[in-house]
Amino acid sequence: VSPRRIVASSDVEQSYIMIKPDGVQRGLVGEIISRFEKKGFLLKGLKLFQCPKELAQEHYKDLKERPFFPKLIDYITSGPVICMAWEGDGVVASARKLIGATNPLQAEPGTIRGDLAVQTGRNVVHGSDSPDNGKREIALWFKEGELAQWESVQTPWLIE
Ligand code: IDP
Ligand code: MG
Repeated sequence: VSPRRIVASSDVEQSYIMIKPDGVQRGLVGEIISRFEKKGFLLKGLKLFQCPKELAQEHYKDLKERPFFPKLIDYITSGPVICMAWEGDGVVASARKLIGATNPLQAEPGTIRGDLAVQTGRNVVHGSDSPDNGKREIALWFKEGELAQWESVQTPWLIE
């Protein structure tokens, strides 16, 4: 069974989480990954990647009429990003909570954006906004074979 088939046929929820170029440049990669690890979700894919313009445009296609769209594409393609696939029941909504509000000044302390960022245009991390978009975005950012099929030894201590 190929990794792609596992994702496509899986009922398990997955979220596409991406550390944006500012998070990489500011040395926040370990800190941000650590928050998802400690929460107890399962990391299924991870890579450092320089995003081509076309991929950034496709990823953010719902925002293409917005005035900030060209700047958003420049931002996301301005340096390498960390692409991640995280798995677990409720991971999409939970990751959005861990990440915090889009505007870091409105994000609660304790959230990634609330603790680590000050501007919407430099908000360090992306998280899928629905399970369907989680699937769509993981298929967009990862190639076949890039996702691992594994279970953590922690799973029985996280899920009863
Ligand atoms: P989200 O990342 O919290 O889901 P979205 O509304 O989906 O927020 O916007 C996607 C990304 O576009 C944001 O994370 C941010 O990087 C950028 N963005 C959204 N609104 C603005 C804005 O008003 N000015 C500049 N950048 C924005
Ligand atoms: Mg969004």
